[in-house]
Amino acid sequence: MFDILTDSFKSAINKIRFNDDEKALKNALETLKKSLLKADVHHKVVKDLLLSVELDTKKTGVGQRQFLKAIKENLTKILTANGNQGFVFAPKSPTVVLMTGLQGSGKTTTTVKLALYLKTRKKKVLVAACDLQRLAAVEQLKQLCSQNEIDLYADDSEKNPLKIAKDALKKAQDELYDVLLVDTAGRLAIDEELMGELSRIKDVLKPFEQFYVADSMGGQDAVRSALSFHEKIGISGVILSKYDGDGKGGIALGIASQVGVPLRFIGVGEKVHDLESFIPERIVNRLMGEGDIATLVEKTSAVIDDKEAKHLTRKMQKGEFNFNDFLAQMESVKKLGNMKSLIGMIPGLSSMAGQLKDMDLENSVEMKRIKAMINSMTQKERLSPSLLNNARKRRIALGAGMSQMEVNRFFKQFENASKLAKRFSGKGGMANLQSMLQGQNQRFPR
Ligand SMILES: Nc1nc2c(ncn2[C@@H]2O[C@H](COP(=O)(O)OP(=O)(O)O)[C@@H](O)[C@H]2O)c(=O)[nH]1
Ligand SMILES: [Mg+2]
Repeated sequence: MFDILTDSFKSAINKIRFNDDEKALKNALETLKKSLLKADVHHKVVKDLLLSVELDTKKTGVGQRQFLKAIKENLTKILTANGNQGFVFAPKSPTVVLMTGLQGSGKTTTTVKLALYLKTRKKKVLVAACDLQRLAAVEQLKQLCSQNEIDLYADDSEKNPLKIAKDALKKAQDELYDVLLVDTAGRLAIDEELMGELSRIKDVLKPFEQFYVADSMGGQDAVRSALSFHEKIGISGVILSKYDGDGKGGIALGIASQVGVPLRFIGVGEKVHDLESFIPERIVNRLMGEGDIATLVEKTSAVIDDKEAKHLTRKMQKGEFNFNDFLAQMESVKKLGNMKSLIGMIPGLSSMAGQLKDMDLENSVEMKRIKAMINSMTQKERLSPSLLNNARKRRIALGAGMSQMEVNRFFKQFENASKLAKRFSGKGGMANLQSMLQGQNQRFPR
């Protein structure tokens, strides 16, 4: 996403790299205009944006830095609509959120992502299955919820989504849930009957928020749909799904400026952990091709807490990283989901993200084997890897059902990993990581 824009920002900025007169500025603005329009940004938004950028740049004197600053500030302004940011809780529990959008926009997936996001933050969340339009819809939600241990209210014998909404609300109130997320059927705003149903569900639930899930790949059409949803039933927040796809990027700007409703979250992948808070400054930074440390920090800290992270860093520095830590780290990385998207957020590494293959740690055979080996060790061995002599390795191989050669290979990898960990945790760690990723002779232990 946003690649087109990022490239054109770069080329626009390059236009005033060597010339800092007004003609250069005009050139740069023209480049920017073309690509914004190509990226499906509404022409009126483009016009306003460019005018502000031009004025701001002139005020401070034409130059690359000034131009960049003006673009950033004005983009941020556009992306910041008035209203709640992130997830906001109602004064009185449960916080009821109605999830709406077109069919296939990502409502169901996003509902589960949001439920998990809240669950990770220790909230008691109930999901209600109110999409009775498609046969498979309830089944999809059931599977996703059970895989992620999320409470679901569904009723296979009930045909009326209104009744399900009511019953789910009652359950959420009776059982003191913090949040009730209501998945609904996808519909077009022109479908009066379905919009009527949605309105009635809204009347029954009196939701604290109505989220509209918009497909990032949808372009101006998606902006128009969001607008008519907003006019007909009112929406209080937008979640952009499929932000990882190759949509053209105009939609974030379009929704914020044309619909005037704040963007809350973005979906960045198919997996349930692929959800990020929408923070305008961050998106602008990413849009302009800069790394995004803040997102990385937020994402990793949801998985490994700060105290734990500090503790591990100290251990690594002292070379005391053991098999239990190793196992825990692998589990954490698994929880982080797509590695590539995270690497893209580290300044300096973002350009390399494309070269790194997606690492599917979740389903890797290797991961399962490593677990089997560590499980065959005694606690003492796990804590002191240096104890492992040949006799012990033989016993572990037998226990894990592997050859001794395989076990030896793993130990070699572990040794390398802890050496690397020691290097990265010290001064210049990032530079070391970078040189390793560029080098062909060293590889991350898989
Ligand atoms: N790549 C990607 N795919 C997504 C994302 N969100 C949803 N999807 C996919 O979009 C498709 C439709 O999603 P679904 O939740 O069933 O849409 P619904 O009809 O609105 O409930 C599914 O294949 C999802 O896996 C996302 O953020 N990134
Ligand atoms: Mg659905």
